[in-house]
Amino acid sequence: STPPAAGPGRSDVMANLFQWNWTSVATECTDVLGPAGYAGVQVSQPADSLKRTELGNGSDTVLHPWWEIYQPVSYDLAGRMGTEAEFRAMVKTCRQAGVKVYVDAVVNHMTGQGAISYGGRKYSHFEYPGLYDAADFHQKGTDCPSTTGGIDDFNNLQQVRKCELVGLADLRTDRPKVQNELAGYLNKLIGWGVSGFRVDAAKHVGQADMIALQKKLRNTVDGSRPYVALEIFGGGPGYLSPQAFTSAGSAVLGLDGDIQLKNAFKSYPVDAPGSLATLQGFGEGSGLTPSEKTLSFVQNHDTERNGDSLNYKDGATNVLAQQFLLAYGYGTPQVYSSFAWDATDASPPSDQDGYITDTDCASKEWVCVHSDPAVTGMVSFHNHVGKAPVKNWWDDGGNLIAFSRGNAGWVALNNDKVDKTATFSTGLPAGTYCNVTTGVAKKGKCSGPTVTVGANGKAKVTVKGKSAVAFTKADRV
Ligand code: LAG
Ligand code: CA
Repeated sequence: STPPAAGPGRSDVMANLFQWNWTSVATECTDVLGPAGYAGVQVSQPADSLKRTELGNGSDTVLHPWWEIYQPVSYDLAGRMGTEAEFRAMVKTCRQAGVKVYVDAVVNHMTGQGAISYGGRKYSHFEYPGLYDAADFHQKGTDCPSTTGGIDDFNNLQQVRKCELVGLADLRTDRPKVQNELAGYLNKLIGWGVSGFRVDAAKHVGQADMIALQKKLRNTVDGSRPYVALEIFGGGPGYLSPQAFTSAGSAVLGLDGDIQLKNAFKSYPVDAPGSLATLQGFGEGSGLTPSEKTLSFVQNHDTERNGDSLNYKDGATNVLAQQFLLAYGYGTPQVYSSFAWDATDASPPSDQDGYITDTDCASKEWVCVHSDPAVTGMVSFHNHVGKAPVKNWWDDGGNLIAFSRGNAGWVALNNDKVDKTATFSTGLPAGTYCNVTTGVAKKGKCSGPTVTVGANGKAKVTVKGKSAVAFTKADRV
């Protein structure tokens, strides 16, 4: 099939619509993601998974926690988010809207609990009929050196690769049969138009098996190699570090970057304001993986719960951080939107059988950061400035910063609660510009406030508390 034409200025911004069902993703591609200039969407683990039938012990109060999907049972497209037909229709619709689809792929393990899947398959630990049996899994004693069979030491190379991650049956990913099953699954998705993957628990697969698996992948329908972003939590020594995996995939997830962003925007353990001035040189200069090798984000489904990152409960501070990431241009930026939660195990909004119901951005049950006009304005900014370097950096030593992207665009971000006024060098030619965080420039008119840049490239700007002002050359009115 012919690849869809890229939208105007579309580059690399991705939305991560965690646990949105397929029909909701499709609608969002057409109505929001395509028109806003998103180039891609990451969708959740789509393969058939554990369906719990009873509560565990003690503190376990949620029958269908979000994490059921991380326990695959087969590679049927029969999970909580919808059917194979709905998935395929979603990929088609998104591609028609100019939005490529990236899939969260679990290749390290199979389910560790339960007996029946959403797709209706019956199984037991190490026996997944028609797919895998005990010979396909690492075993305690012979392969895994820990006494429990689990990963007790996350700094031990053998344990990390060959023991069970939280009790999940650990695939022998070096076995040709296992690699062929995995490649068959991923190639099926690529054949339907999927453009790449976020590989879950890639640290626990290891570099060699990740590379071998990718060699078995076909080209995408656009004729390119699939984009493969590896999930490698930071903190591991040497060979277990994200840096040690940058050549084992297209990119690694920006899991250290989201910690730095949290610390800049909101200091911990106290809820202090941090300081944005610390972000000068954020990226490779602050110890992170190279920009072109990083899928960067303010949070994902793990870090929004484990305290590593900001999350939607941070409100305006969270939105401001998304704006910074899009403005600054480190990594392939991804904007995360999912459901609201109280308990960390909470289920996404679902019917009584656990199938996730349609997303409603207007309800309190969902949090749609990606469609906030303050964010979509910065998607447009990001697409227009391209790879232009950060220039004209300015900060007040605290929580007001500003910079340009070459002479293509300029932004100021204020993480203070009170409004701040200063005179900035924008790097842009004299003129009147539409602030894209509060308005849109159309036919020479701005739907919101404008900023005037003088003949010397300077502009006196008031940046409201917890907000940003931004414009590009294309936003001149
Ligand atoms: C990941 N990346 O490496 C995912 O991003 C992360 O969300 C996954 O954990 C993990 N690796 C496995 O894919 C999530 C939850 C865990 C949950 C697991 C499997 O954070 O809490 O474990 O998914 O569903 C659950 C229970 C455990 C139990 C395990 C196996 O919480 O107590 O041992 O299931 O039955
Ligand atoms: Ca493993």
